[in-house]
Amino acid sequence: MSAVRTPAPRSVDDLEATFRDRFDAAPDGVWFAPGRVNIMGEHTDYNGGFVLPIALAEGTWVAARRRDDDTVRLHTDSPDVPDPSASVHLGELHDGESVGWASYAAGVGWAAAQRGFDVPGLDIAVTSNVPTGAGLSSSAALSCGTARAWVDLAGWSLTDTEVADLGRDAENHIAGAPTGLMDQLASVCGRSGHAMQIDTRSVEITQIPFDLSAHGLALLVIDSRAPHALVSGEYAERRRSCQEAAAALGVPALRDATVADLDGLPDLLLRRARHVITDSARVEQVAALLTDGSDPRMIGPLLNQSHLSMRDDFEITVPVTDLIAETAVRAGAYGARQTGGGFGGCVIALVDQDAAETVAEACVAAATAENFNEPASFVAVPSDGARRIS
Ligand code: GAF
Repeated sequence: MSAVRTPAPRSVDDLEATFRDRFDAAPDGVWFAPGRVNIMGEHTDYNGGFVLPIALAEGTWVAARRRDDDTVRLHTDSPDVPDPSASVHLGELHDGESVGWASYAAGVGWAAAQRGFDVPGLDIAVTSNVPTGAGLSSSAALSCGTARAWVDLAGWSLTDTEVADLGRDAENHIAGAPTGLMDQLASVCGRSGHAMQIDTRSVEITQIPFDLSAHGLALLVIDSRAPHALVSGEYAERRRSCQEAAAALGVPALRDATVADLDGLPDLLLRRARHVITDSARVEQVAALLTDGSDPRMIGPLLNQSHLSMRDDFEITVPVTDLIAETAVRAGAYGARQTGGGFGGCVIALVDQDAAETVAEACVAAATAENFNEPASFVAVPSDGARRIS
């Protein structure tokens, strides 16, 4: 069996049938929001820096129906969720009080209410082909798919950035994950065949053509199947260290500092800040290579540098993602790095299309030889952002 397997899309018919089964009525519509992989710029988004994600073809499907009260009833077919059905009254949601997985969806209603909108209840059934906890933004796919549905059904007029912001607020305030805005922007604003260079300070998005197949290349996503969790303390700790480093340097955010400014910082803060500053600079370097007609293979060394920076300076890689990144390069990848929040999850590797299978197989062999979970690989295809599909 091939070591590279595209996750099967979910059936809209099946989702609608599930919805009718659960809620005794047809949904008003079905929406889809993608997960993402980030090509470069990790933990730079909450420091005002640059990021370079693509939206994936994989994501979350949300069937929804407007209600005439303030109740949100939810159902998921995810096997990873202990309690797949939930019911929440919007008026009972409070900042800092999670309601489990439902927070990512119902929290969007809370966020809309904070902005003064009159928020109707919803019945929601969801299904997804983004693995949870793999660093591919399954949570942003859920919050942004729900946000798109809510905005359409309630008739609010919001920009894409404002829709993404609803998703982020759900994650930050109700789910308790102190994320930046990258994942939600990628999920809402993705464009087929493009990577997004996002200046997270101005929230300016530059869509950059990203057609690796035209160069005989592929972006292989290798899921270590070592789960990560953004609500665990490590992500928040990194965020605090960055704030501390910025405060020690007397700048509003690390975006405003250069590596030359870091001398004299305590070692830990120096390394954390150095990662953020250099990874943000690498986004600009990759974006330049992609726009000036260079061979995209030249991105490879920058991917490797980013992985080392995350391993040694930011300390967010884990032994299995280090092993996968090294193995991918040894097996022929031009470069490889862990992607996403870290502490597990996925590695991306830039490979010749006809080497994808060899690289994926080498990663399976290396990981299983060390008694890690068997990695699962697929090829990332830059795709469109959140939208209504029926
Ligand atoms: C997670 C967060 F949700 C993002 O905001 C970003 O900080 C990322 O980790 C690291 O780059 O995906």
